[in-house]
Amino acid sequence: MDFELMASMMCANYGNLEKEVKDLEDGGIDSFHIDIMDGRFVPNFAMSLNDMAYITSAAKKPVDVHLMIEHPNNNIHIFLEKLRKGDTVYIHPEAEYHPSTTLQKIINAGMTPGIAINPGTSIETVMEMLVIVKKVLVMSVNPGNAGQMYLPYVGKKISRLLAIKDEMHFEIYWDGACSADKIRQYAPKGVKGFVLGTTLLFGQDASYKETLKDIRKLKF
Ligand code: S6P
Ligand code: MG
Repeated sequence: MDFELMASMMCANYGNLEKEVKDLEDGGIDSFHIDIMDGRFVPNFAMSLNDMAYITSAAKKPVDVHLMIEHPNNNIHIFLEKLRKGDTVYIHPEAEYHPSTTLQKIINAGMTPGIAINPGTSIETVMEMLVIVKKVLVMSVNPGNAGQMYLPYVGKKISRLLAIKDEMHFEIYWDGACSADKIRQYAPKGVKGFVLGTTLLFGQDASYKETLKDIRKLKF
């Protein structure tokens, strides 16, 4: 089955980021998920501009940048300048006055535009943006931290997005508390990719290569 696996880099070992990037690429990761936070839109500071720039320069695989910052339109050019064509940038519509203007900047810079949707945000409020974006990152935990519990009410929203994704031309990505069970359940339904953090990839006894191989071998 064809699905993508992304490494949530806020969970990586910052003592040796270069080795982390290399081991994940050797292990077969598809892209690097970069969680940028400002301590305002979410109550945490995870990664920042320089972390993103370093990983982008060290990685051969694409990066997908998850901006959890207020009003990204004010300074998104600083991020876009350090990315490569084809990398993905997700903004939160909840954090912006005119999210479609910000998405247009991402498109104009040659990056793939995406929106991230909080657990408490309904599809109705982002319907127009679903036409613009190529990717929708569904948050299955509240944004801000790794290692949280899956919020079961998000399942219904994913089912509704799955029903409209083909006619509106976007793909669905899962972010938060992603377990093997969730991949087994949602990959066959059409969820295109999964962000892997502490639940499945980091801090495990197995190497990244072994873990990623086991996930690819899941029986559906
Ligand atoms: C949360 C962030 C996520 C986490 C990821 C961690 O604000 O957007 O990308 O890093 O969910 O995974 P886990 O398995 O620890 O929940
Ligand atoms: Mg994220």
